[in-house]
Amino acid sequence: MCVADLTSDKRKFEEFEQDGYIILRDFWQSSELGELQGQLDELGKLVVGDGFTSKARNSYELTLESQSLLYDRLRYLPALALMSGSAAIRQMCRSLGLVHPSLMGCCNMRLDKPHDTKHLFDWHQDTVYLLGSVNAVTVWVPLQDVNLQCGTIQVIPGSHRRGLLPFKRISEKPIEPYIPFLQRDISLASTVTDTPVTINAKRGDLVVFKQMLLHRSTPNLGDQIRWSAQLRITDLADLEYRRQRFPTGDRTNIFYVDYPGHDSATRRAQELGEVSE
Ligand SMILES: O=C(O)CCC(=O)C(=O)O
Repeated sequence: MCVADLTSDKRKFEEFEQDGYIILRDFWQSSELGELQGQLDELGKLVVGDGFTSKARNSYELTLESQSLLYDRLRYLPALALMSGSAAIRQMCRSLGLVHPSLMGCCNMRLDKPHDTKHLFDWHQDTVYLLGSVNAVTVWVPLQDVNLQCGTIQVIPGSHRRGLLPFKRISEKPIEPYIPFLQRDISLASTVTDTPVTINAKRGDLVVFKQMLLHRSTPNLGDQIRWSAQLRITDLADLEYRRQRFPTGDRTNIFYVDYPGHDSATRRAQELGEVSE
C-alpha cells in the first residue's frame, strides 16, 4: 500500500487546503479494489443472475427491481467496510489534517448506468446532508477509469473556503430533530456559475475532497456501468463537533446543527416562520 504522507509533502497538503480536493494516484496497491469488485460480482450474480459481471453490461438483463435490490445491498459489502477501515485510509486522513478520523454511517457505493440522468447529483456540498466535522472529507473511489465519456465528478476548486453556502428546502419534509434531509429535500439557493474542474482518474486512484467543496455528477455517456465507492470520514477531535454530540446526517439534519456562519436555531425559526427573514 502506498500512502503518501501529505504533511511532509507540504506542497500537496497546501494544494488540498487551497483547492479542497486532491487526487492520489495509484493509491490502492494491494488487493482492496479486486476484493471489492469480486464481492460486487458475487452479489450481482446472487441478486441479478448468473450472467452478471460488473465489467460487461451487455451480458445480463437488469430490471429496475433487481437494480434497486442490488443498489441497496452495495453499501453492506464486507470489502467496503474493510476498505473504509483500512490503515491506509486512516493514515491518509491523518495526513490531510483529520486528527481523529472516524467513519460516518453513510459510506456507500454508486452504480451509474449509461445515459441515466435520474440519479445524478447536481451541485452540492456534502456537509448539508451528511453533517460531520467542519473538516470532514469524502473519499471517492472509482472502480474503473473515469472521465467525461463514462461519467465522473466535477468540482469547484476553493469553494469549500466560502463555508456553508445558502441552501433552500425543496420538499415538504417536516423539520424535526431526527429526520435526515437528502438531496431531494434541500438544494443550493443559487445557481453555480464558477468554472468547474473535471476529475479524470484511473482505477486505483483516490479522489479526496472536503465535504464543503461544491461538486456534482456528470452523465455516463458510455456503454458500461460506472461503479464507485464513497467513504465519509469525520474528525472527532473537532471540539465544536463534540459540543454538538457528533451529529451525522443519518440521524439528524442541518436545521439542528451549527457550522461557522450557520446558526441552526435562527435558521429553524426562519423556516418555521417564527421570525421574519
Ligand atoms: O459519484 C457521483 O456521481 C457523485 C457522488 C457525490 O456527489 C457524493 O457522493 O457526494
